[in-house]
Amino acid sequence: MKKIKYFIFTVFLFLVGCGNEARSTLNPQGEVGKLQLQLMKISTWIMVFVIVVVLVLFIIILLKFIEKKDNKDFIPEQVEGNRKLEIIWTIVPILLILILAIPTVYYTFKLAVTDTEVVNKSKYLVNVNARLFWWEFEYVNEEFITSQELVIPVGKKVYFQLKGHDVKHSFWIPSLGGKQDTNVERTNRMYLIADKPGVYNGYCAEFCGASHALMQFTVKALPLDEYEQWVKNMKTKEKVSTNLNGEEIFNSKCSGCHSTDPLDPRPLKARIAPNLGNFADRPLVTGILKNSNQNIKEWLNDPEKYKPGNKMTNTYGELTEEETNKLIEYLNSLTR
Ligand code: HEC
Ligand SMILES: [Cu+2]
Repeated sequence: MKKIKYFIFTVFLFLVGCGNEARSTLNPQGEVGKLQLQLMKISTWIMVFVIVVVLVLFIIILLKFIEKKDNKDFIPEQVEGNRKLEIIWTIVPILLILILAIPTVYYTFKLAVTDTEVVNKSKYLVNVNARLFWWEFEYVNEEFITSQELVIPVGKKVYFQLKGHDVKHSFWIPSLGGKQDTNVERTNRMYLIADKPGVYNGYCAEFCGASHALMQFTVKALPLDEYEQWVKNMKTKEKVSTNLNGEEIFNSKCSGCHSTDPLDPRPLKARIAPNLGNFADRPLVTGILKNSNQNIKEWLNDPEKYKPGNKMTNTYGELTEEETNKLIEYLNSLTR
């Protein structure tokens, strides 16, 4: 009895995590996620139906035909085949599969983005570039870049062109919809809509290496006017660094990989590290740590500790305490 209590308690603990608006497929915040939840519900109810029917039959048969003292030597009539039963248990599963297949195929085609013309003409178009273990978002029409943070307008269809640049990853924002692979050899397309302003969590959903589970990003859905202001700031606002010393250290040790210009003119291949153009505005460092001086310091001192196998470890030599502090100050000035 005690064991059962523990079991129920544990299951309950796991379920407490379900339904979080920021990261749950069970509490979708946009059209795509809502349609996908419908499909999950249909398949779950069909499975529950099958489980219940099978369990009930199992229990009835168990109770009725179990060996007892008075029927120990009884041998039941031996029948071979029963046409009626066989027809029933052939047709019922076919019906169930049809009930599941029709909406699945319908939604699969409805949600698929096959017309590249529509994508190319769309106002909100983001190229998603996935790398071990971080994300780059290229705003195609606006020609600027963010990393680790995706900002989208509320209520608009935002199209994505997805690509991986080392191994396969998968782009997933549970509460908005997905997931879709980011392949190396071809571009996948999809769209998402956020119904209301909010901050959502994004994940890599394809095992890609040691820090796969840490390959996370933030999604910020803004009301249209705020989004437009943000776009304008990203494109035009000049970076005013008051920390020339820090900038110098950055330029000698870090800028070979990192750009601090959202309009980074380098080609994709050369952009081997997150763009830090609006680093100070982002809620997280490297997608997982709260953006605070302490965490930036920890990250710079030992990236390996936070993301094993990441591509920054051991690439910039030791930093002195003073250099680190100057760099933190400089990074904090990168706001739009
Ligand atoms: C060899 C290229 C390289 C060099 C040199 C390099 N970095 Fe990085 N940096 C990366 C990569 C790659 C990541 C992404 C790590 C991940 O998330 O897997 C990163 C992540 C970061 C992040 C987190 C970015 C974000 O968007 O949250 C910061 C901050 C950062 N680096 C600062 C620095 C500073 C400061 C220096 C110089 C002292 C530096 N980096 C040197 C490649 C580099
Ligand atoms: Cu990945």
